[in-house]
Amino acid sequence: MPFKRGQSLFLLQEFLKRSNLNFMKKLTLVIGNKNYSSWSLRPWLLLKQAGIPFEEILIPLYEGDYKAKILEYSHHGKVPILIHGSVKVWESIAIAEYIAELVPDKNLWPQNPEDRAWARSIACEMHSGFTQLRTHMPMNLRASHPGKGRTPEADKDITRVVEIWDECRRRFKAKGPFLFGHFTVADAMYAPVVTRFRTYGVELKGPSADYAKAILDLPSFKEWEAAGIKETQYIKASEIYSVKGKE
Ligand SMILES: N[C@@H](CCC(=O)N[C@@H](CS)C(=O)NCC(=O)O)C(=O)O
Repeated sequence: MPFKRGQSLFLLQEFLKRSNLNFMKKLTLVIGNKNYSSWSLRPWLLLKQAGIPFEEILIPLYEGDYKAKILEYSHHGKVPILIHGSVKVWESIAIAEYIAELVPDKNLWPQNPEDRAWARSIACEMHSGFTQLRTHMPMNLRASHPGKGRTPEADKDITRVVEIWDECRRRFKAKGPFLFGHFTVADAMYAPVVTRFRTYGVELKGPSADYAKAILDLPSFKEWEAAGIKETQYIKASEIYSVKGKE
């Protein structure tokens, strides 16, 4: 049956929206220090894992006129910020949603609606929660502080994270090494926690240990880590267990 004019136009628009022509617009991700900025790591890793080319602008945080530099890109005043043509997206979870919509064929959310709902729930749980873990165990790729930060409240967060990872791995083990088998937004959201567990010596066993290793072994993660370790900036607020110069 031939398409009517309006219908064809709609189909063409849908095709353009979904097709690689989207990539003709430049994608830029504004991030903070790779050693410390856990929120920046999340969308950076997702873009890399999705194979989407992007330009990176790194603003060293908490020094000089860093705030003014961030404000040039977004009035929100925090990194990460994704810029795609005239579109600006801030808040890591919103950026992840945007990236997932850019490349629907990559299934950055699980395809099955039930699994997708679960993946979104745990990704949001990370985005809005685990405050004690984040407060007492700031991301710091260069550092090693085994045993530090283990307040009773941080331990509750750790127990919940491990419960999530174990449950995911139990259900999706056959499909691959990540939370839902293949790499999804949920993995990007939890990747900084994997590094925190290493920095603060949180012992993992069985499925959650395997999962942490899968994240740390990712070439894209290693690329971020190598750059982070080389950085020389020192952010006092993230160095709560260090004595500067004595590490
Ligand atoms: N809820 C935000 C958190 C963003 C955030 O706190 N970013 C930190 C760096 S990890 C930042 O920009 N800090 C600089 C500042 O607050 O001035 C997100 O998910 O993107």
